[in-house]
Amino acid sequence: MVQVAHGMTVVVGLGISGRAICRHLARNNTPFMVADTRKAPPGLDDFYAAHPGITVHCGPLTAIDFTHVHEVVISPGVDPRTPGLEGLLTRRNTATDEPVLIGEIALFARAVNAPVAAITGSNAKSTVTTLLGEMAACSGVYAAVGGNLGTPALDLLAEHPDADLYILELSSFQLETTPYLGAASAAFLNICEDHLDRHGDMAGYQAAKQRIFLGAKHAIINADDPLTWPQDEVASLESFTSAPPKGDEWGLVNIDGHFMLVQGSDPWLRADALTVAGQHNYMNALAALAMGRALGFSKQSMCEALCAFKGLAHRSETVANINGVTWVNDSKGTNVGATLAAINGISATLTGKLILLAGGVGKGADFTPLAAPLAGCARAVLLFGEDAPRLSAALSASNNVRQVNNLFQAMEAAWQIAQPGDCVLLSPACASLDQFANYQERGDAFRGWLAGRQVEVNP
Ligand code: UMA
Ligand code: ADP
Repeated sequence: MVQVAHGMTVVVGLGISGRAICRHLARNNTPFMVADTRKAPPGLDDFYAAHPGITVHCGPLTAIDFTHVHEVVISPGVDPRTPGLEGLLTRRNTATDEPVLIGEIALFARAVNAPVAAITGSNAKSTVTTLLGEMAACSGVYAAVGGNLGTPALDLLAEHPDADLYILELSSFQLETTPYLGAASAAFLNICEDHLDRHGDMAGYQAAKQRIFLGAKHAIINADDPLTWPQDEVASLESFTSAPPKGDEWGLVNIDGHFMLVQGSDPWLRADALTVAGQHNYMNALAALAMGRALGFSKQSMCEALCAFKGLAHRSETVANINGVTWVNDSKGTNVGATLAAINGISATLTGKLILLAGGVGKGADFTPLAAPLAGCARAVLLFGEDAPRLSAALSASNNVRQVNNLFQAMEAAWQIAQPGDCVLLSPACASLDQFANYQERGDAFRGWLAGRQVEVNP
């Protein structure tokens, strides 16, 4: 048994977040040791070089006696219900009454001295976080942007100690271990089935995400998605909707055939002035505008940033137009909600049909919500990866479905059947980890296959 010394902090996980936690503790002279459930976590030698003398336990956490531990700071990819941690789940620090088991964002919330804007949701976190960062830059506000996206939150504090604002994308994994956040503005954008293999059910997943509102001064929610609404009172609450707004809501109105982004009766921007398309992106723009205004950004700067924003790679990104067929990379479409948004956005503009490439690790989600929208617009659905059989079972009654072995076979089949006016859409509704290192590698493989066909691929 490994005994944790009296008053020692234990960091669980040696990934990106775990290393940021270790750097933070080292900067603050907090005594700590590290545990990783893997026998040989990647980058162990680099870790020892950066933190000489720090103890690292590799292997099951059941081999650790946590009796005398001060705090356990767990990485987001590690389930707090991992064997060995059960005794810590309800334990509280007797001096501070804070939970003993916490995550990186709990340390961040304790240390930060500037306002925090926090963004969560099943989809659009990265897009809204990036957009808000660009709005801040246009408004002349020094904002540090990161969290689940890009630089880990604790590294932001070290790299940008003088930031006026910290803008954080936060996942349910990070929020689950955050006892208090105190955001100046917190947004819960949307929710659909995702990460059920970790959270057990939708109630568990939603409860984790709702923690974004703990201590929030201002909240942005999705009026169309009641599961995003806070369960406890928040000082100031605003909402956005895809419909014409009620009262002071942020919403969309159709004026002479053009969508306008509005707040209450105030027009802000014509939707066709945005570079990104699709109703889901208009919703993202509304959420970012609402947050930006609450944070004091100027209207003109926010609208400039919105118009200049070209969207992020791997999110409904048009990669090539070949013989009248458009090839779209939405590899970040890792759940049903994202794939539905892509199908709805693209099918509204198509002269031909959609060919959907999907599959991978479904994380326990129900795929049946895809069946009807696809039946209305799809020429074929080509499935690959671990959950191809489950997808096929959900879709084949109403769609032309074929299972293949991998993404390249799906692309080859799509190449053969596509007609001018069609769109071949990679939006897998699944994580990539059965066949790729991550969603970026999957999207790059899609782009690479097209480049290999010697067609002109958009930069
Ligand atoms: N692992 C173990 N044992 C350990 C530690 C980790 O098996 O003791 C495994 C995990 O199960 C996981 C992998 O190692 O499969 C990485 O886990 P981690 O917690 O060490 O991850 P980090 O490298 O620290 O990256 C995390 C986020 N990853 C996860 O939440 C899985 C990154 O988000 C985030 O950018 C980073 O912290 C910095 O904040 C990525 C992600 O996929 C992009 N997030 C999920 C999502 O967006 O859906 C939540
Ligand atoms: P996240 O960081 O939450 O995963 P991203 O901005 O990376 O969010 O987008 C993830 C996926 O969700 C992409 O496929 C993107 O096209 C899609 N998406 C973007 N905005 C929305 C939205 N408002 N509703 C549903 N899906 C969306």
